[in-house]
Amino acid sequence: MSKIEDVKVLVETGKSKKVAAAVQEALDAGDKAQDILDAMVASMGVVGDKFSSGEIFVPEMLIAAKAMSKGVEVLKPVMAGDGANSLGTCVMGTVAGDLHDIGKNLVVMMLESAGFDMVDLGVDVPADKFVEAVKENNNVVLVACSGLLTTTMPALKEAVQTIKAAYPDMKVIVGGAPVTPEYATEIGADGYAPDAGSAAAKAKELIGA
Ligand code: B1M
Repeated sequence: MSKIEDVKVLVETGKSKKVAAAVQEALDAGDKAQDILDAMVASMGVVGDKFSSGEIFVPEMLIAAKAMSKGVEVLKPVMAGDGANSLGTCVMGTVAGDLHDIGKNLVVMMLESAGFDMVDLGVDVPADKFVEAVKENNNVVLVACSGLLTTTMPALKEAVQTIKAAYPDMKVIVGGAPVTPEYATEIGADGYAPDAGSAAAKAKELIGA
């Protein structure tokens, strides 16, 4: 089995104590960080499908998520840029009612490596917390909101509209599995990206960098 295959299986089966070493072995064997990351994201897709079909339950999803996070920790220094030229501050969080943070953490990592100073508000972030964070931090040029559940898409809308009501010129980017470009436009966001890599490109475009 290739090293990447090992990583996939370990994430799918939630072997969090072994994932970091397997990711390191894959890197040492010459696998690209992006390919390892893609494999882990695919594993979470498998985990989601198993959850949908009733094969596994919430605890197994949680354990797999923990395993993936351990793997991402190893990739972080490899994928992060030097952040030498600051593009300004970006406030990011997963919206109210939503506890999913792996995708959000990947977007934070990619925006940081693109040159943004990141303020990560975590998960389950009420709309007014985004506004407070814009007020409390210097040189905020972008707010990024993540939502993973169809049931929290209204919270995404509330977040965008609350931010825009307080700061009409603030650029807001949204994303997450159920979000579409059409929905992003409908709720008044300035940008949408389907994944962490394109979020970094879109974020730079939005602020004219
Ligand atoms: Co949940 N969960 N979960 N879950 N979970 C999903 C999302 C689900 C699709 C699983 C399924 O049914 N197949 C489903 C949602 C269905 C729907 O709404 N349509 C679901 C459900 C139903 C639930 C619960 C309601 C289950 C329950 O309790 N009965 C519950 C809700 C809890 C809550 O949030 N209030 C729940 C709980 C959990 C855990 C806590 C157990 C755990 C999360 C742990 C954690 O995040 N720390 C969990 C997990 C792990 C998943 C799956 C399996 C994996 C999510 C993940 O990390 N994916 C997921 C199934 C799946 O995704 N296929 C599922 C990998 C990650 C890299 O991808 O987050 O999509 P993703 O991020 C991508 C893009 O979306 C994008 O970039 C990222 C990477 O490139 N992106 C952005 C994300 N944010 C962005 C922002 C941007 C731009 C791009 O700009 C700002």
